[in-house]
Amino acid sequence: MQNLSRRSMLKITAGAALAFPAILKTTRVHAADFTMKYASNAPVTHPLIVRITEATDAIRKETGGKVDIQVFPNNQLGGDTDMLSQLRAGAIDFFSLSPLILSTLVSKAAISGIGFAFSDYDHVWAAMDGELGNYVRAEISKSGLYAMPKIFDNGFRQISTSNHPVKTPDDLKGLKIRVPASPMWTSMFRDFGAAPLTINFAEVYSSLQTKVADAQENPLAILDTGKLYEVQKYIAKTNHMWDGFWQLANVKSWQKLPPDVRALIEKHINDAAVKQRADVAALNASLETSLTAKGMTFNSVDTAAFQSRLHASGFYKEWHGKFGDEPWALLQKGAGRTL
Ligand code: X2X
Repeated sequence: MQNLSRRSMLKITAGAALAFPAILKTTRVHAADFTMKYASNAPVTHPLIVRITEATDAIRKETGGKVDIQVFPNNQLGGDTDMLSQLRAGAIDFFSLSPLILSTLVSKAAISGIGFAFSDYDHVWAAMDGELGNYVRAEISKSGLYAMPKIFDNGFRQISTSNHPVKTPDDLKGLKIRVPASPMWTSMFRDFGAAPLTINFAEVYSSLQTKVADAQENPLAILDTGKLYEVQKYIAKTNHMWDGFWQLANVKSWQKLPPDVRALIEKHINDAAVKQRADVAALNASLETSLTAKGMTFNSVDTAAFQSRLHASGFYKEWHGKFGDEPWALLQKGAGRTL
């Protein structure tokens, strides 16, 4: 199939070149040896897509066009749950995904998303580039997926609402809040007394617009690039969990690449991770001002009051039991806060 289309492309190009010799200079005569798909839920302007696009451009250039990874941002290929199935089937070769959503397949992957675990980014990166990240990547590899060494940043998550500000844990009572598809998210917001609704990011804007949900929670960079400020009014700076994006590959797609190509891709994606982390940190620090200018109202919260609700509900005990002692100890070692 690939050879056939390559042959016919050569024929067409040759024919066109006879009629329009100038085309030869601008048309790529050879098809790529490896044409692959990278998919993501992230909006086009999000640093994840900006940096991955740079990386895939560099990979194309350095391989003389032989490795052509096409980027499909913004849920173009479906919602996260669907894209994860496509990744497993090999219809998508590369996919960026939150560890918590990945936990629907790799149960231990959610451990990095335990509420109020990481105190700051220094702890996040030391743990995720170190023992905790290595543990999760080993778990991921058992499920037919390969995770690149460096996880990308999504950010510390904040709660936004359209109906009333969230100043104390009691303000979450009965709140119709959208959460991504992951048991840990649902568990956490149920324990806060909210009424969580599982909705893929692809439908978040419309569900807030039509008031299926009154609230959602995301890092500011997603709220901004996904234009959620158009359908939300208040932001509570809860920093209730850190979230990232594993860069996943279908193992068969990955293994059919020659080792030098794999090394090149990994190098560019890791370089992109370092830049993307800095981009997101800068955005999350500066966005309060620009989102306020767009009409959002921010408030701070007493983080300890929110965390103590999770202690009281048994959230930590329940998830410690689900994950087991070994990963829990790794999380506790890396977190920066006592769980
Ligand atoms: O779905 C979300 O809220 C998002 C964009 O943050 C994730 O990918 C988990």
